[in-house]
Amino acid sequence: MPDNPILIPILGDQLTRTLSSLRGRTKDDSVILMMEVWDEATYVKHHKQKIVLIFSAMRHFAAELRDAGWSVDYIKLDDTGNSGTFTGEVARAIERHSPRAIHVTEASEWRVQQAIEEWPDKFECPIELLPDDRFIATHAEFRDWAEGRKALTMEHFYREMRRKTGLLMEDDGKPTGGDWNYDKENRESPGDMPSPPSVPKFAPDDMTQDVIALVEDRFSDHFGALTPFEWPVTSAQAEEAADAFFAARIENFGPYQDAMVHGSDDLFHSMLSTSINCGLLDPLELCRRAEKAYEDGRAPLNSVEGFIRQIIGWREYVRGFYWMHMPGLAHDNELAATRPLPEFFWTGDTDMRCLSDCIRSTHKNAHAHHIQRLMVLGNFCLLAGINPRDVQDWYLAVYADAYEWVELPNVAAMILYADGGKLATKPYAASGNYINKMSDYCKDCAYSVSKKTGEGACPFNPLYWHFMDRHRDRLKSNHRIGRIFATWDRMGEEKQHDYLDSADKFLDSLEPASEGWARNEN
Ligand code: FAD
Ligand code: DLZ
Ligand code: SF4
Repeated sequence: MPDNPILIPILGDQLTRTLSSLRGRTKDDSVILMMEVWDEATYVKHHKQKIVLIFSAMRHFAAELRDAGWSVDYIKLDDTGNSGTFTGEVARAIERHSPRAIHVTEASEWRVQQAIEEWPDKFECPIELLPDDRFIATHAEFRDWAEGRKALTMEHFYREMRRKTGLLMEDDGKPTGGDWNYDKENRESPGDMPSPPSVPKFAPDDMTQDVIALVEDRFSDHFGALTPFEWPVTSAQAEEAADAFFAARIENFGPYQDAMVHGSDDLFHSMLSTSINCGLLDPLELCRRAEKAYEDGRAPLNSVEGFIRQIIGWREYVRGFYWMHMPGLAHDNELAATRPLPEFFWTGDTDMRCLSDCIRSTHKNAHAHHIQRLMVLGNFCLLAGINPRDVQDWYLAVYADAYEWVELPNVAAMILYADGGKLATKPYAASGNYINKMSDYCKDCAYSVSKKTGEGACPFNPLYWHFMDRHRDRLKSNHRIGRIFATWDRMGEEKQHDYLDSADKFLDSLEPASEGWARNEN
């Protein structure tokens, strides 16, 4: 290892060879520090596959860096003396290496960034904090865009990102095809859906097997199936997964984006979020590949624009929104929701087939696709008034792609309206009808989606009206939802009573989750 090097801590979601802290550094004057730490692995009880994914991807990345000639100081979870925290490990590394400076790329999450910002007071060593330029919009660009706006509409931000990147833009500054957004062509139900090609699976190598054994030993009380573990853990594998998406699935990505099919959490989705978020894939590069698929006539514009919008629109937007609204966002609870998360979120043990299916795929794969997360699981939490902290902890724990910067805006603001409508202009509330239209769940459900109230009625139906009724004062002036109350008023008292009574009975029957599933109690 070099004397008095530059110490470069690389976090578990910074596994990118062109990371800002690595650029411009030479291999003979730097030491890279990577740390498996107990605090990060347990501040929520992450799904077992999420821990395997991150530790295995970290170990493979360290091996690649070493092969390329870098000095890597890699701390394994069970190494003697491991302090269990990033700050503790940086302190120990300073003792070992006497670095002349520390260069670190900013953390993606507020909690970790707070810890890093304390380093200059804790350590004698000069610290250089570098921006994470794997994102397209800088923090300042997002703030400038947001400043003075009444509503932070994603669509407007997305257009800025299209202009900035030039993706799907013509020379005259107009969007390719004439429209910015082709979502109206992207709402096919699964009825006529072609059979989706399979997603590549990656058998664990020896390095991953070691991590699987570690997780089995140390995290046996965490949620989720440990095996089969098949996620990409290297950039080469992630590229192979991306190749498969651009070869066979992007064509139908758009039309079937909102469709839900029992037993499937992939369909025509890319399944690339786990790789993008930990740094194995470059999001902008993926968008350029999507654009090329359109230019080459291999995918239609509605699919390609839809995919690009998810990445340079939603993904960038939620990141900007997160940094703008932290730390308050984590505690917002505009709808004063207090009900604990039901136990069945951990077991999948419910007669509601849509929920049990989404929870089971979450348990099996540490993944569910966007509409399952939004319109089944999220819609349920919104309508049932589950308290935002429980819901946040659940989503953060169970998905292999979950980091707070992307999970929290989606949960607190998009599904729960806990931010009071800064992100979404209205709550995404829906009755069983929506799920029935977009899925094949209802036909084999113990409940009847067409039954509105009483024994055997789909619980989403009364819950929908219970939600509207209890939040009427807040929602009646919302131009996108206010009209619904005219329908409610026309129903008459008896019908309204049936709805409210059915919902109350259902809510009373929910068994709260046992303590200690999501947040670590230690
Ligand atoms: P695709 O459908 O193929 O989409 C392509 C890419 O677009 C994704 O890989 C992702 O990078 C990006 N993307 C799509 N939608 C969003 C979005 N709403 N916000 C940010 N990026 C988006 N995504 C995460 O990466 N981590 C999370 O913790 C996460 N939590 C979510 C929680 C809720 C309540 C909801 C409604 C959505 C959440 N999402 C999250 C967004 C989305 O569900 C996942 O990105 C997607 O399911 C990942 O699968 P995929 O790669 O096949 O996505
Ligand atoms: C999610 C996670 C887990 C489970 N474990 C680690 C770890 O031991 N070491 C590490 O560097 N990163 C881990 N991560 C990801 C971090 O939580 C994530 O990189 C930072 O919080 C980003 O701010
Ligand atoms: Fe879900 Fe209701 Fe359909 Fe059953 S009937 S699958 S609970 S939407």
